[in-house]
Amino acid sequence: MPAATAPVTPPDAAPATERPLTAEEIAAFHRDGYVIVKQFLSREEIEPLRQACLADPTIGGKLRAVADSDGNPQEVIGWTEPGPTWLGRVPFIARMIENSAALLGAPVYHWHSKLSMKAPNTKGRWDWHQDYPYWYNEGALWPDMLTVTVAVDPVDENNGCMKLVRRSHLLGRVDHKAVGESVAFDPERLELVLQQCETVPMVMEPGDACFFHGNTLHASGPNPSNRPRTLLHCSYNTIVNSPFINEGQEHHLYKPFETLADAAIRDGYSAVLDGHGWNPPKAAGHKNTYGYKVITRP
Ligand SMILES: O=C(O)CCC(=O)C(=O)O
Repeated sequence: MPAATAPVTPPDAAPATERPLTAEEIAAFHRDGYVIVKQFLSREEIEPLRQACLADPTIGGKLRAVADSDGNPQEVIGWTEPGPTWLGRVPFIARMIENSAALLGAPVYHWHSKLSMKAPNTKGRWDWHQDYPYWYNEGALWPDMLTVTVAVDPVDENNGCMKLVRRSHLLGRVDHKAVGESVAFDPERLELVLQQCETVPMVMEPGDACFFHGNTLHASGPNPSNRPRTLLHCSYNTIVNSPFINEGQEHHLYKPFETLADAAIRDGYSAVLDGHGWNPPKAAGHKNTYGYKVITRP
């Protein structure tokens, strides 16, 4: 168990990150709609989360599933608030906050985070989508939003890694429609975009990260392998873009927060998963705010 001495800094002295993105990495994000940063978190830093997910792959039975377009369960669990756990800290470290601000060109705050888990031999997929169309419906006026996806397990094309479409952020927000059992990128336009743009598999080792824009088109396939596939997704919004819709969006509104030193995920946290504050899940059979059907794993 880590020591109880948290390297948490006071709000009037926001710490500088140990790993600022380079000018080349920032340029790649703007050009391609994403940038992959090897070992953004070190193997040692991500290992506690990897071990915790291996030891408790249903997250204490709290993991929920949403239906993909074929009705297969795709498992996920989310949170928003800071807390003393590893997961409650990681979205608030300077490495995440400062680099997201550098990419979006303005101060940012945490929108939400998720663990997206594909157990071995499971069929669940994430259909092709952009994130911003859902966030637009939640009252974010500008598309100045991004996600930092960190590989928890080794992820590749055999265990359902994400796929990104290079330069698709330049399309702007495209309508999302009912597709089978789910809601996804307009299928007619999808065909054309996939013909015209390059699809890039997001192959990553534990600790590697991909920063991608809210309008970058992405998806992921099933996991037919005998290995788990867990990704940590931390999403950010610019503070000036806090949603104009208040009702039902309380968890997405900007609230002042403390930026933590990068070392806050190395020591001083209470636990990795135990006692972590998750967002309350929707009951099975209901649709979540994105129009995804919440289902139970058979
Ligand atoms: O974890 C994945 O494969 C993708 C998740 C995703 O696209 C999302 O949560 O919006």
